[in-house]
Amino acid sequence: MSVEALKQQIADVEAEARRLIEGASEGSLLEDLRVRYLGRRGALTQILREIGALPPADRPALGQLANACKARLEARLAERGETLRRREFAARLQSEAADITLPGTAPTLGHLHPITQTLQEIVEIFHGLGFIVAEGPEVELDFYNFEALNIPRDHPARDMQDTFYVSDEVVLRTHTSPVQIRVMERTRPPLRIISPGKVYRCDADISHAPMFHQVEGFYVDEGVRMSDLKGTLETFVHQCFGAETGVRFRPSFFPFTEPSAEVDIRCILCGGSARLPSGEGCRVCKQSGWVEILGAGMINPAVFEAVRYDPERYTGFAFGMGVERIAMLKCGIDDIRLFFDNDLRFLKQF
Ligand code: 2NM
Repeated sequence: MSVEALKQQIADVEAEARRLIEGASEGSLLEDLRVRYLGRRGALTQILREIGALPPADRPALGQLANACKARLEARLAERGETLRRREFAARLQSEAADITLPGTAPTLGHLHPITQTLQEIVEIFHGLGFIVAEGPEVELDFYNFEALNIPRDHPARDMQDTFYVSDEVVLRTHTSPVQIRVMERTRPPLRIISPGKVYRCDADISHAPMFHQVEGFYVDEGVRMSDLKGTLETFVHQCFGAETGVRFRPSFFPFTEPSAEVDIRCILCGGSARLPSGEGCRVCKQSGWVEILGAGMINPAVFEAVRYDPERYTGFAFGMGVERIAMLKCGIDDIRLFFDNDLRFLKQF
């Protein structure tokens, strides 16, 4: 081929390559073009090979021309590639951008179960009165759950209908008093102890669950009297239900206390009037104006004998309450099972 023809071919190839490079819309197309023009079998490489076949005198000028063209095309390819990369990056930034003006999703905060809240509140009140928390096993020996509490073998509280027996000598505790026996057994008075926890009874209806929570407490020292019991529990009621809440002590019976009492408060729902604003009778207090909230009494000397305290020297009071019952009154609900269904529509209200 003639020198002039080759010159023209170089110019044509360069013009065509430039046009295609500027028109390429993707990085991968640029690579195709690089192969097509500058690759081992590319158009320009072909031309360089033909230059090698020219008379030696013509080679340097044309060689320079072709190499300069190659350099320009390489520069164009690199430049175009950079432009496309920047354009693609800008498009990605645009499409993946987060709209920070959109309102966020607020994290939903949980809260303690109403039973846990009530239990903690009860414990806090007694803590403020000088009581220390003690805990113990839920699977308990018959001795601690019954025998030491002066509940003999033939006592109705031991009935199969009430107690979950694990074996002859082992039960699921039916109250938290066994914790208190264990504390007394290893500690000398004076003692003020509160024992919260789960207890188990074979019973289930709208006011009984097979597992529920209790807080029991006791105070033992020289000279503890019934008036100490009354003052302590009155203070508890006023802190738990409000300073204006009416309280009454009614005689009762428990094997582990003598004398024993049950404590009632003025009905939270009807305010003691036994009637609701609608005129219907109050169902919470069964139209009596009072609701029972706990049992209590002076610790029976037989209990002191069991823990080897001298009943001539020491006296004490003790009390026990069901947390669910207190929570039902505070929350104004009439079915204990609501606490255990774990329906968030219920639980969220507290
Ligand atoms: C109650 C009622 C009356 C009670 C007795 C004792 C102990 F262990 F000290 F003897 N703890 N709790 C007691 C007394 C519990 O629950 C209704």
